[in-house]
Formats: sequence, structure tokens, C-alpha cells
Amino acid sequence: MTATDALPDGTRTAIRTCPLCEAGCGLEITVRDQQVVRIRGDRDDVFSRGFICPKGSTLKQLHEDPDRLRRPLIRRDGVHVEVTWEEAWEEVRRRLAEFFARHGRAAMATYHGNPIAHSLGAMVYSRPFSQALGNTVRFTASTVDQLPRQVASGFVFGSSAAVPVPDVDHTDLLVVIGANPMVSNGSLCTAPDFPGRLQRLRERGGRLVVIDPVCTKTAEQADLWLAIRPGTDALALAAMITELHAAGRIETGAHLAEHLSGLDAALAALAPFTPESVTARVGVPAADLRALAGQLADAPTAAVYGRIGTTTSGFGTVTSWLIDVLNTVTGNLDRRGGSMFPLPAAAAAWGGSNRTGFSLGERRSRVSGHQAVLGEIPAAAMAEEIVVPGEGQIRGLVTMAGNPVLSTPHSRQLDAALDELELMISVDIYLNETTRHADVILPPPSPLQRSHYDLALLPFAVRNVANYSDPVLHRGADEPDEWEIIAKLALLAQGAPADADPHLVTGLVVAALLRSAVEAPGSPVHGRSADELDAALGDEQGPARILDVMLQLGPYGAGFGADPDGLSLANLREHPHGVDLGPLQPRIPDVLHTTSGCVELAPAPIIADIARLAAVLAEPVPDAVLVGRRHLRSNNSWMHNLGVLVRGPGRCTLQVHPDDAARWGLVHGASAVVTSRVGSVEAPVEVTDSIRTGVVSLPHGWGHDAPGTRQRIASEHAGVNSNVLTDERAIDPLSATSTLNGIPVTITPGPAG
Ligand SMILES: Nc1nc2c(c(=O)[nH]1)N[C@H]1C(S)=C(S)[C@@H](COP(=O)(O)OP(=O)(O)OC[C@H]3O[C@@H](n4cnc5c(=O)[nH]c(N)nc54)[C@H](O)[C@@H]3O)O[C@H]1N2
Ligand SMILES: Nc1nc2c(c(=O)[nH]1)N[C@H]1C(S)=C(S)[C@@H](COP(=O)(O)OP(=O)(O)OC[C@H]3O[C@@H](n4cnc5c(=O)[nH]c(N)nc54)[C@H](O)[C@@H]3O)O[C@H]1N2
Ligand code: SF4
Ligand SMILES: [Mo]
Repeated sequence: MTATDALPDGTRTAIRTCPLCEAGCGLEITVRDQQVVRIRGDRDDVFSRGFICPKGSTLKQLHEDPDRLRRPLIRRDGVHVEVTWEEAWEEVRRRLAEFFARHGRAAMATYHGNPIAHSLGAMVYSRPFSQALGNTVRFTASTVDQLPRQVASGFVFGSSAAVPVPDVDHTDLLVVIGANPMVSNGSLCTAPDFPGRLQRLRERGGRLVVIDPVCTKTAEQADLWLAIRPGTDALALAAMITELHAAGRIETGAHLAEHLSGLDAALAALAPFTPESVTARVGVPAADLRALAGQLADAPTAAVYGRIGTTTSGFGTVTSWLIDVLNTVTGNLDRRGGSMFPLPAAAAAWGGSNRTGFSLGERRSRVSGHQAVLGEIPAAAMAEEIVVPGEGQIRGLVTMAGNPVLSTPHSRQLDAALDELELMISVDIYLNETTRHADVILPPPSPLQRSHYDLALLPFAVRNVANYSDPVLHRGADEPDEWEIIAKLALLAQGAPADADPHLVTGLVVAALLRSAVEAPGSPVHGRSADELDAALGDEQGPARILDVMLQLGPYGAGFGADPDGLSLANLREHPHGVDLGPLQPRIPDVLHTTSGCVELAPAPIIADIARLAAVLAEPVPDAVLVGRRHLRSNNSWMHNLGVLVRGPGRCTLQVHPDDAARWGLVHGASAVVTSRVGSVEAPVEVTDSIRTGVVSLPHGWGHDAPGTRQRIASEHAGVNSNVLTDERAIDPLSATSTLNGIPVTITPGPAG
């Protein structure tokens, strides 16, 4: 079968990877006359095997959503009006030129949101865009997400890209901390059909343990649920490691013998944390911590995995490091069934291990002096960087696939700050809470009109696979692709005329990739001519051309003829259901980039942060803290305009334990007022014993009641914005990442009773 098969009844079937979440499920899409007839799971997909969640089929509704922007918008006299692309480009060209002349490049910032990671075009062209813009102040959704995990990887493995994932398909004991993959479908753990994978874990006699203040859908599947207090996972993990040490059960395994450094220093630094010393603060009995530590040591294989609840609850970097240490001291790092490193197809892989090391650098944010990480400062600092005057003040912003007004802390403050900007340009498919502030909105076409390859997510896959999809539906002549929009922005930022050709950017990116490959000893094309390789790419355009280079030069690649059976774009096109590259394999030492060449178990900056952790033990337990949650039918803030996903009872409820409800005088179905240091919201109360006492839960991504937006269905299901409550000052100092979980709040009955 090819990617598109014509059928006798006039329909055709297209095979396409779902771009909506990290699972990357294969879809089988039936199309007639450029209309989607049906979407279901692709049973032949090498990775997802027919699995699909309720969002997968809504690519049809997303494509057809009348509120999804088809034409650029320019704000004139406070109102967004549709214009032609020619008008939009001329406006962008003129406004950028005026802006740079008046304020310089340093006054322009960017915010890159989550869907960039799900868009091949945006992934490949957003970097050249940032380079062309020449801006220094960059914000992304990573500082409300996974950066702590990447910083820990930087220190421990020498590369922020070396993120171990749980070998879910082979482990005997999976410990899930602060993640809810039954709902999120997995994150930093690309694993389509998480429910099926957990079921097979059980069928082979494996066990699942969930550590979460909420008895989530994942915890419901678990053999053991430990209802931890938010923000205390690092204490629990440290105590489990100390427990193993005290019991003489540290066993890192022969495979790591030559490759570990700092084990004794790490154990010494953790010694003050014992099950007894942390139990009161953690809220989990010492015996349970001790027992779990023992089970991890006893299990033939085990994998400890942490996600949002561990990265966004105040100690993200320390917690991510402790997860690595625990996996290491139980012999499970880089071992089948343990915590392993994927080897993705589209990544240059030559030269073996190189010892470049990782450091945070000296740079700090202008106003609050937050540590910059991987070139970013906290999204939480966006408002102050805009409103506080002085040298380096941000006066302009380009947002790409981001909705920070709903997604980042103290969002009322940010909402107001965006009004102060002199120029704001957004690349986005909706006129929403954030883009309503934009002077120009440039809408890419719907995902079904774009090609796809999970460049950002396959590096976290629990099995090595590769999967490419061509666009399913046509684009009109006046519907530029997402990559064309971003490439054009790059050119205009460099002063090019409004009709500059975006293909120029493709040429530059390809040339740079080929040049470094022919120069690198050990690359499969070392010594060859870059021009000759470029010619071999044929007339493939845009991101497909760049992807072809990356695949061919990757670890399984054809190497421009060096390995005729190797991967290339042409080869992936012949395999619309994907290419299975096999289970994860051990990768130490090749994956290590530390200067020592070892796994660094006691990096100095992390060890220094343990003092902050120790201080928590002495602090009083807050009366109530707020955590977030996700829902299968949501995707952060932006899929609430699809009727099929929001119908039924309102989901933006405040979950409260019955004992707390009684204590605070709350009634199920009535409202409660939640107040934090920075704000207050009123939400309907849902009394449930699936949450521990002292903790309340409100989902993020709601609050669609701002004026001047165009999301009619979302506005009818507005809900409230939980990030009105999150505190822009609460930031993990090593990773620039916000605390979004474990926010101290007070709760009172709503005015209506
Ligand atoms: N309190 C709390 N806050 C959180 C979280 C939490 O758990 N709790 N989670 C955090 C996490 S993990 C994340 S990743 C962030 C997300 O933060 P953001 O990325 O800022 O927000 P999203 O809600 O994903 O908004 C995506 C935007 O992209 C647009 N969009 C959708 N598809 C496309 C496309 O194909 N192209 C373009 N150009 N635009 C598109 C949408 O219209 C929307 O404006 O939120 C964070 N915020
Ligand atoms: N359906 C759906 N799927 C999604 C998304 C979505 O919005 N909806 N968003 C996508 C994105 S951008 C991401 S990053 C991923 C996130 O993927 P996950 O991390 O799996 O998703 P969450 O549901 O946020 O799970 C976080 C869990 O941490 C718990 N928690 C909160 N604080 C703490 C704490 O201090 N300690 C512990 N141990 N647990 C805590 C919460 O109760 C919650 O159950 O999901 C992705 N997939
Ligand atoms: S789990 Fe994620 S990738 Fe799979 S169908 Fe649902 S939204 Fe799409
Ligand atoms: Mo995320």
C-alpha cells in the first residue's frame, strides 16, 4: 500500500501521523473531494497498531472549524480585519523595519509554544527565524514544562538532549511519578497506546506504582498508589536512595562499572534524608517508601519515570536528577527494561562520544536576574521584561503557536503587559486570548494540509521508529504552508522585500547541514562535495528536503548512497505505516557528552541546590495547595473550540477531598473562591475522594472569556484560567522553570454559596 490509495467509490485512504500529542498515533484518513469522510486508527502502524484517542479523529473538525483562521488578520483601530497575504507581508515588512530602526533588535522577543514541537515546518524553520531576527530574549513553553529534565540531563549525561525514557515494553516494575499517561498519552515518553502497554505490563506479571497527590486514571490501574504531598517528590526519592544505601543494596550493575562518577558524593549528600525524616512532610508513610525502595532493588528490571508533576513543582532539576540516581543505583540505567536512551533516525550521528559538557552559563534575565537556560529566560518573566523600563526593555514580541496568556504564570499580569507592546506578530491558527493582542496574525493551514515527521518527539520514543506523512489535503494558492510563513518572516526580519522567496531559507539550511557533514570526519559523506549531495536531493522542497538530509545522515541513514538500504525520505514514503528500527539498545558511553566521559551522579550545581530541599523539611505544611490536571478531550488551551471535545458537563472544576470540603464549607456543584498570592478565581466545586486532603486540583488552559477573541464554542465553555493563580516568582533556580503545581492557596465558599 502507498500513503494514498484511490478506492472505487471515489474516496481515497491516506495514512498520516496524528500531530496533536506526543504519542504520534498512525491515522487512516478517508477522503473524498478534499473532504475528510472518516478518521480512524491505522492498524498497520508499526508503533501505534490502530490505537487512537478521542482527539485523533477531531483533525477533521479542526480542519473544518469556521473559527480557524484562513486569512491573515491586521488590527486596525483595535479590531482585527482580514487582509490578503500581500497586504499582511507588506505590513510585517514595514512594521519590523520601523521597529528595528527605533528600538533595535534586542527589544524584540519571541515566545514559542508547544505545537511547534508537533509541526515539522515550525521545528525546522523556527531556528533560522530566530537567527534572522537576531533577538536575544527568547521565551518558550519549555520553561513551564520540561526544561528541568533537560538541565538534569545536561549535568548528568553532558547533553540536554540525552533524556532517558522508561523501557515500558520490557520493564517488570514501572514507577510513574507526577504523570498521568492514561490521559496525557505519555510525555517525554513517546509511546502510542499507553493503556495497551500498561495492560501488557500486567499480563507479563509486571507491576505499576503511581506517586501522585491524585488518584488519576493511571493510578486507578496501579498496583500501588502513593498519595504524595505536592512538591515533595525529591524528598521521597532521596529517602529511598538513602534507604537502599543503608541496607547495602546499591547495585549499579557491571555494565556501568567503568562509566560512573560521583556515586559516593551523591549518597553522602542525600544521607540526611531518610524515610523517617521526610515522612511527615511527604505525607507518605516511611514504611511505604522503604518498601518501594526494596521493590525497586528486588525487581529483575525497573524504570522510574517522572513528568509534569516532577518538573513543575519547585524542585524540577533536583527531582529529575534523583530519578536518574535511583534508576542507576538499582542497576536500571541504560539496561533493557530500565531507563534507556532512544536513538532517533533524524539526528546526525557520527564521531562517537564527544566531551563538550554542559553548563548553564552566566546570562541572567534583566529584571529579576533569573538564570538563563539554553538561551531562554522564564516565560514567567515575560510581563516584567515588557513593562519595567530601562535598557533592554522588550517592546516587541513574535509569538508562534503559543497561548501564554492562558499557559504561563500570573497570566492577568501578562495579559495586561501585552497591551504595552509596540509591535506584536503572531503565527497562529486562532484569534485567542494571546493573539487578540497581536497587530498581525499569520495563520498556517490546518495540520492535514501539512507534511509531518515527529522530529521533536521521536527522540523520546520507547521504541526506535520513523514515520513520515505527506499532506492529506491540498492547500489553496493563498494558503502558504507553515514553513513558508516562518521562512518569510525570517527574510523580512533581515530586511528582504515583501515578495522574498521562502525557498531561499531552505537552501541556506540544507547548505549548512551538508557543509558540516562533508567536513566532519566520521560522517558518512566526509570529503564529498556539498553541491553534489544537494543535487542528489532532487526537487524536494521545504521541510521535506531538510528532513531528507537529516534522515540520510542519521544513524540508520542511506548516507547519500553509502548504504543503499538505509533511511531516506524516499524510503520512508515507501513505508507509510512507518519503519520499525527495533527496541531501545544500551547507549552508554556513546550517549555521554560530559567532560569526564562518565555519568556524573553528583554535579556541583545540583548538589548545591539540596540545601533548598532540606529547608522544606523545616517549613510548615500549607493548609491547601493547588495542582493542575489534564483531560483526554483537551490539549492544553487550544482545542476547546471543537464541539465534539467540549460537550457534556463542564470539566473546569475545582476537585476537593470530602474532608476538606467539609472543613472549608464547600458544597459539590456550588462554587469556591481560590486565592493565591497573585490572584483569585471562582470555580465550581467537585467533591471527590480521588484527591488527597490538603490538595485541590484545577485544570489549566481554560478561561476563554476574554473580549476580542474568535472562538465561539470555547467562549461558551469558558471555564476559569488556573494560571491566574500560579506565581511568576516561583521558579526552579537551575532550570528557569515555573512552579505550576503545589501553589499555596486559600479556599472559601463562593459568593453564591
Ligand atoms: N497551570 C499549568 N499551566 C501549564 C501547564 C500545567 O500543567 N499547569 N502545562 C504547561 C505545558 S506542559 C505546556 S506545553 C504549556 C503550553 O503552552 P503554550 O504552548 O503557550 O499553549 P497552548 O495551549 O499549547 O497553545 C498553543 C497555541 O498554538 C496555536 N496552534 C495550534 N496548532 C497550531 C499550529 O499548527 N501552528 C501554529 N502556528 N499555531 C498553532 C493555538 O491556537 C494556541 O494559540 O502550558 C503550560 N502551562
Ligand atoms: N489529553 C491531553 N494530553 C496531553 C496534554 C493535554 O493537555 N491533554 N498536554 C500535553 C503536554 S503539553 C504535556 S507536557 C503532557 C504532560 O503529561 P503528564 O505529565 O503525564 O500529564 P499531567 O496530567 O499534567 O500529569 C501530571 C500529574 O502530576 C500530578 N502532580 C501534581 N503535582 C505533583 C507533585 O508535586 N508530585 C507528584 N508526584 N505528582 C504531582 C498531577 O496530579 C497529575 O496527575 O501531556 C501532553 N498530553
Ligand atoms: S493519543 Fe495523541 S497522537 Fe494519538 S490520536 Fe490521541 S491526540 Fe493523536
Ligand atoms: Mo507540555
